Amino acid sequence: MKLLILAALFGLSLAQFDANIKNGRTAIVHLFEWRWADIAAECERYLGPNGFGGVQISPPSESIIVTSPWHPWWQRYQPIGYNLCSRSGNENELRDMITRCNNVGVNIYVDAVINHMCGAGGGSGTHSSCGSYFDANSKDFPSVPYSSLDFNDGKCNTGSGNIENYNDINQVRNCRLVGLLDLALEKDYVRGKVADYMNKLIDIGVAGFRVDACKHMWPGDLSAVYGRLHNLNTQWFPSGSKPFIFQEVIDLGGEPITAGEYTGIGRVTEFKYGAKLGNVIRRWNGEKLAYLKNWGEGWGFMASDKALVFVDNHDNQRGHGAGGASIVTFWDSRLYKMAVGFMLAHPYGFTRVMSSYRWDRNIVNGVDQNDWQGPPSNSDGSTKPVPINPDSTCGDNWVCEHRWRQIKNMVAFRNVVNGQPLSNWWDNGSNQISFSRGSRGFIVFNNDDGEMNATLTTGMAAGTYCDVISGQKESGRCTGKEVVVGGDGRATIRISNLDEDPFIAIHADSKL
Ligand code: ZXY
Ligand code: CA
Repeated sequence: MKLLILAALFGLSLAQFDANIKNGRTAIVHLFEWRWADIAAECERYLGPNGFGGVQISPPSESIIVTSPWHPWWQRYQPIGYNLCSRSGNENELRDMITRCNNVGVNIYVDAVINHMCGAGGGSGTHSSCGSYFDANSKDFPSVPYSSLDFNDGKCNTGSGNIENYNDINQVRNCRLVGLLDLALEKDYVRGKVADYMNKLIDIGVAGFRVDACKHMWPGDLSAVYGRLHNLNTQWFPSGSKPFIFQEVIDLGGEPITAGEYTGIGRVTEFKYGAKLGNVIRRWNGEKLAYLKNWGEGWGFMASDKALVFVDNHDNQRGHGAGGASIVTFWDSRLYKMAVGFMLAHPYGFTRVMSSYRWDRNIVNGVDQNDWQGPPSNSDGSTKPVPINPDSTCGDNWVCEHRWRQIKNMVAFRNVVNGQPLSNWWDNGSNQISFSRGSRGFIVFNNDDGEMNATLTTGMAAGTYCDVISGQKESGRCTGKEVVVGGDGRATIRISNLDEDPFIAIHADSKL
């Protein structure tokens, strides 16, 4: 009996760390600023068939509409209520998307903005994404409803009412983040409204949440909110399934609030991952691929089963904060494919792939003048659909990194090697490395300037394999390089640094 209770407690406490992913899939993609109608189509035509486990969507909650600057991406991080309409679509479109994605085994994770409402300077009126009235001056949000009683101002001790010093934990959590009206999450009423919002989404069929700005909320308040959440909808998930929780805590070291304060209640974004990997791939500060031998906890990261990892996100791909200049993005596409390839091949963490849109990047003295720009849009500010070209790339400035052959094929690689240990690590002491994932997959990188020519242990069964980076297996043939593994499990690998992509990956399903 005691054992049963222990098992039940253990199961419950682990639940929110489980992404509830179906069919042995292992990666999710952030379709940043995509419309619900486009996500629904993408689940059916691309994500399901290519083994993506889920999608992180942009905040579906009603937000302020900002016109100066013109419809910036961050307006969606200024909620004015929890009605489900946004520039991605209305509630019916959201429901249709969640249903259609679930029906093809692709989970939906909602970006939940629950630390704050809009900025104190947000004015009053109906300039909101569903047209609901609000008054930021009097802290009146009747569509929830929240009133001035539901905000933290009384508990904030700074002169400005804003966070002024990140070394003061109380300020960081009880004052306004860049002027955003800070919700009093210790109040039962506020917790109830937030939980109602999240439960409505769970009942519609979402599988979990990316919780925004967790550094600015007390772990105890978050835990109380999570404790009120429903189990997932049994139309698509086993009964008793808990929502997956991954919390955004930007912890690069040097602040008193750490990611570790949150790992007991859900997964946490590991921001050190992309910042450090960027340094290695760029070969900055004398870093080299060989140093990745103990990648993961060995680099001071949180435990693998607590970590949500990514090469870049919607914020740090814009160059500011949260990792800074070392972050690699689609703008450095050759390095980016290597970084994402490494992430997806390596067992550490739960992986998220970024899918971006292009903006008019204009860096003056290290600062991007246009990092605020919203998604590709029409002259009225409405978001443009994502057009798919005949070659399966995306048009209209949607980057669709998740559709790049190298990245799409590495998502499949990760699924094929799921559960296999990292083995047969090899490096040349510099920027050439290789490793296996048990006997299911093998990957080699050459980020040195010279030619690579080495005979390496692959761990794979003898045979001829198709490299899924330079090409892929199509109706039994390989459109890229072929790798011959001998009876001793070894293969001779040649990679020129002039190759389009200086890495090679093979797996059990790419055998010819
Ligand atoms: N924004 C511009 C103008 C307004 C929005 C800016 O210069 N902000 C100040 C520096 C960034 O600080 C922000 C952080 O998180 C946010 C912010 C924000 C979360 C939100 C809404 C926001 O401004 O406006 O929901 C932030 C928090 C940290 C930290 C670093 C940054 O260590 O604990 C931005 C918006 C950034 O740059 C943003 C928005 C949403 C996010 C996010 C960043 O999820 O991670
Ligand atoms: Ca707060």
